[in-house]
Amino acid sequence: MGLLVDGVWQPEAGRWADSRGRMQRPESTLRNWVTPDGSPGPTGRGGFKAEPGRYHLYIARACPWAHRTTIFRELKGLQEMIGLSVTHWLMLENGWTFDSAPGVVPDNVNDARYLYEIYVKSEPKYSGRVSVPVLWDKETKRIVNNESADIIRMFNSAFDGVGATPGDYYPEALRAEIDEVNARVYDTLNNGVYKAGFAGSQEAYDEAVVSLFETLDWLEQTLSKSQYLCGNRLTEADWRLFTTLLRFDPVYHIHFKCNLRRLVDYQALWRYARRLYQHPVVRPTVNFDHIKGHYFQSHRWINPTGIVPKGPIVDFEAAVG
Ligand SMILES: N[C@@H](CCC(=O)N[C@@H](CS)C(=O)NCC(=O)O)C(=O)O
Repeated sequence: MGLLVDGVWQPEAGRWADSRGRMQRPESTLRNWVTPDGSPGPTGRGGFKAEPGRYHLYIARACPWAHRTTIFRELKGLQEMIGLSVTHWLMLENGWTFDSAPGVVPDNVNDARYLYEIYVKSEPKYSGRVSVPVLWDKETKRIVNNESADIIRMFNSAFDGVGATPGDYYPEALRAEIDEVNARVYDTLNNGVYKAGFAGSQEAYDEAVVSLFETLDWLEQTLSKSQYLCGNRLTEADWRLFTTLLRFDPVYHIHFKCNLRRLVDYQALWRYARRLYQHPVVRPTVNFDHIKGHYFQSHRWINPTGIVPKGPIVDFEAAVG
């Protein structure tokens, strides 16, 4: 995995682990917000007013973090207002690319071949990882934000005054509860699968897998009592969990060795994951070829042959009941 140093691409910059083999995920650094009137958001600078046609979203269908942003783009009916480019699933020495392949949507805004070109165009001396998602401002020709947690919050409400589909997935009354669920799900599950899969020591792997399955057990309990994570209302917390659950049996169970149990072994969680998958906006955002191709072919230190397994057969279309 490469990264940028002072605006120059370094193809092999190693992986992110501390001295005990624990994966350390770097914080996203570009954190401005689109707001209804262009005033600054919770972090960063102002100047990014919600306007149809002004912003463009770069994603990879493989990536669970980017996936959240595409679900929100659909939920809020922003497809016409915010353009979309989709990278190739392979992330090798050039990082994310727009090389042509089924499901890739080229960059018709910056005409980039590599995603890192977009970072350098925005921040000529950028140092750091070149990750998806990226929200681009066509007016100032800068990246607004590269953190999915922020981007879904903007999509949730910033465009409501200019024609977004109504719907609030971060309602005031549930914010504390949503934040609390998100914190545990992020640390032990969304990021936990990566901590297990990218562990550089037995100890780091064991630690990650134990916490991960404790969280799945806790979620199973919660979801056997209520329809969604925060009662009977579908919120941001559910969508943030969903993109990890979707990848669990096809990828994380095998490739990242998260294999104490499968998603389909949890009755309530599996039903819940199917219910979210069958939500009318979700199917067009899912591409299992990109998902499986990315993990099994890009992480050559984990899967040196790059062979993508055929299975398992996981029927997300099965009736919810
Ligand atoms: N915290 C970020 C994480 C994004 C992220 O790690 N994306 C991965 C793909 S799943 C990526 O682009 N990685 C490339 C790299 O770090 O070099 C977010 O949620 O937006």
